[in-house]
Formats: sequence, structure tokens, C-alpha cells
Amino acid sequence: PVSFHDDAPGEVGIMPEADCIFCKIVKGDIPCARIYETEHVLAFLDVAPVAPGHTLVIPKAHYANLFDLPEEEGRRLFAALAPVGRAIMAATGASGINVQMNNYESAGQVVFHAHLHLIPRRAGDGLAL
Ligand code: D5M
Repeated sequence: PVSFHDDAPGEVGIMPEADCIFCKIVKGDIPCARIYETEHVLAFLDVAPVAPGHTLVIPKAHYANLFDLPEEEGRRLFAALAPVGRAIMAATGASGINVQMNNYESAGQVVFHAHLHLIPRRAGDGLAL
């Protein structure tokens, strides 16, 4: 990511990557089904769900994957998981939920903006994750 200093003294921002689809979603240039949002974190429905309610939780700032993520951003992402997960379970009637993160291409990452998958589960749903 490219760091720059914005107007606020002492603040460091992360410039959105021009060709990153999740940065475009954060900016509102590409639509999404937004289900949760804070100053730093966004959650929206996955466009190719493996189960109804499959959701992605992302930092608004651009980091390629887990290993680029500053500790504070990781904390914010993790803090979003329980409220978002609870809401997804309530909305879908799921009885369980998987949290999955793919890092690097060989682990199945196709969008190189760090994101966590929240995947609602039901007993006997047959999903192999
Ligand atoms: O998964 C990347 C995930 O991102 C994959 O499940 C599809 C999803 N995706 C891709 N484009 C969009 C848009 N525009 N909206 C919502 N969801 C999207 P990975 O973990 O990188 O394999």
C-alpha cells in the first residue's frame, strides 16, 4: 500500500488502490449490499455466496492480506466479527458460522484487499470449506 499524510497532523492514511474492487466498494463507486459499517470497517454480502448470508468483512483501508494488516486494523476487524456474525445468524436462522480468510493466491485469495469470510452454517448443509 502507498502511505501518505493527509490534512490532519499526525494522521497517516492509506491511499485506495486504483484497480482494487474492494477499494471501489468502500468509495461507493461499485454497489454492494452493505450490512455493517464503522469508520474503519465495512461488511457486505459476498457476490458469489456459498451459503445465503455469506458476508465479507474488510478494513476500509487497503492492505493486501493478513500479513500487511497493522495490529490496530486487525483488532477493529476482529471486533466487528461478533456483532456482524450474530446479525447474520439471526437473519438467516443459521446454527453456526465459519470465519475464513484466504491469504495469497495459492490459498485461494482472488481479491487482494484483506477480507474475512463469514459463512453461515446449518447442520447437514454439506458445505466443504
Ligand atoms: O474471495 C473473494 C470474494 O470476493 C469471493 O467470494 C467473491 C467476492 N467478491 C468479488 N467481487 C465482489 C463484489 N463486487 N461484491 C461482493 N463480493 C465480491 P477470496 O477470499 O479472495 O477468494
